[in-house]
Amino acid sequence: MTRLSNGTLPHLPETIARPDYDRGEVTVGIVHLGIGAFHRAHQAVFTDEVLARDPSWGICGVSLRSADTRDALQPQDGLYTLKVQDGLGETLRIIGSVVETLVAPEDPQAVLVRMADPATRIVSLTVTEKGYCHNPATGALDDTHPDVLHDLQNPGKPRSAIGFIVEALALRQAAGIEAFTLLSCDNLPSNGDVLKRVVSRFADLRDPGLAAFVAGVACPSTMIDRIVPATAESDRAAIAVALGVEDAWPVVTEPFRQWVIEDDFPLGRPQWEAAGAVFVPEVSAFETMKLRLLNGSHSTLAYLGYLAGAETVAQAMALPGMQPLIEGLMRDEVSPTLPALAGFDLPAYRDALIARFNNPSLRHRTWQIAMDGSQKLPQRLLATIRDRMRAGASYDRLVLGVAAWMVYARGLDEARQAIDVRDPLAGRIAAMTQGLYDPEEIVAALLSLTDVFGGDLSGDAGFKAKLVDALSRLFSTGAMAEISAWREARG
Ligand code: CS2
Repeated sequence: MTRLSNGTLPHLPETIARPDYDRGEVTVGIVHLGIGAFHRAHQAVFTDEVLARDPSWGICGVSLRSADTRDALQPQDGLYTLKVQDGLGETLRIIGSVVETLVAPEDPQAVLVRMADPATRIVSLTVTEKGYCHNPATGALDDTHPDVLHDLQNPGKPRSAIGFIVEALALRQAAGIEAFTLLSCDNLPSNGDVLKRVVSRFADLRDPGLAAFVAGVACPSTMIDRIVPATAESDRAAIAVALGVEDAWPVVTEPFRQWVIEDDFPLGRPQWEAAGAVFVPEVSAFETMKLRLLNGSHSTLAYLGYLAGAETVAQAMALPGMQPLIEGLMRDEVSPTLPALAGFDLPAYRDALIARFNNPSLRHRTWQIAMDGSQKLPQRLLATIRDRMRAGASYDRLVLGVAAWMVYARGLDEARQAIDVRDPLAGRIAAMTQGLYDPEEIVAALLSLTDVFGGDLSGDAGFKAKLVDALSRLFSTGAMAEISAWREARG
């Protein structure tokens, strides 16, 4: 079948929206590290909508690991389909903002040349939590991380995003080119500050002569939001039928999208506000709200739902008791911990989240969200628990989410079948819990992970007792019974 490309674009059915600018005029202004589905359904779409105003903000998408995206997009001239769907219908649109794709392990030099080019004024990232090579509990660079050690020894051939950024900054400093703006788009609290911290520390370890230059780099924080499940084969097939040409790399998402950004771009930026992005002086209150309400609920849904046999988030939401559990978690346990946001309608935001989780047409797998729990738990559930403990308030639903993670991370489901656990700490967790069946011993073993729980929660007897209690119930009666216990709960 013919592929989607610049050549076939004019022949697509008229109902399918497409770039409203001349792609031939677009040049690279942004290098994006981590060109996965999320970036292509979020920042690349905002950029696509404003390229007609200034074509100098095209995106060079870099894969830090596999060649899949480049192999799929190159024959399509970087074009791909965005399918937006909810229970009411769907729309298709062709996105054209990605004009170059590079595979870092194949040619690190090409990536560095692009990053060091004066035309590159923004380097953005979606490399997931673990891509920051940091200690998730403290946010500091993990100096012992294998990628950090590798990149310090091989500066011209980095592996990690941090290694690429610092080497590119060194090249720019040497050539007398101003630093690009660094834009973290990952789900971390104050993501710009985290990025600045790890990049600065790495630069210090590498060459103290870089310190002043790196200190001057702008790292605005952002809150990004759109639910983007992994694309399924059935999506690809349906999209090919609708387009009349094959698209090997479409993305599927929901109608909702949100992007809140701190306006600190010394070398300029696209007019993303024209596509609905919101620029604010300080993003952290938005980020905390989103991480604790959306992502905290997501992780709870993922672990409990997976254990109860739900394959997708919508299926997990349909389990008897799950919706009241999640509503109560958001309303009674998370919301009281959130910083005030003047004029913001929190109950409406929570209702919208419930509707988004219930979106029947998104097949968002619980297994996908369950990935990398050790990197996600600190900002999604544990920070909230800390605040609740400080206030002397209850956190029964939050602790259930953490206990469900413990069952999941240990790697055995309720039928004693192995779970395919994807987590940088999976090996360590399996080793430390092997042969343990007593909830108290399992909790004690896992709480010793101070890079997840921090010294404070690791040693907190009250927290431990609650975890042991929740884990014992999950082991004895199972996740389904635990969830249905919240059926009648009202506050
Ligand atoms: C999800 C997020 O996979 C996950 O961990 O919680 O990717 C979530 O879908 C996005 O943050 C929504 O903006």
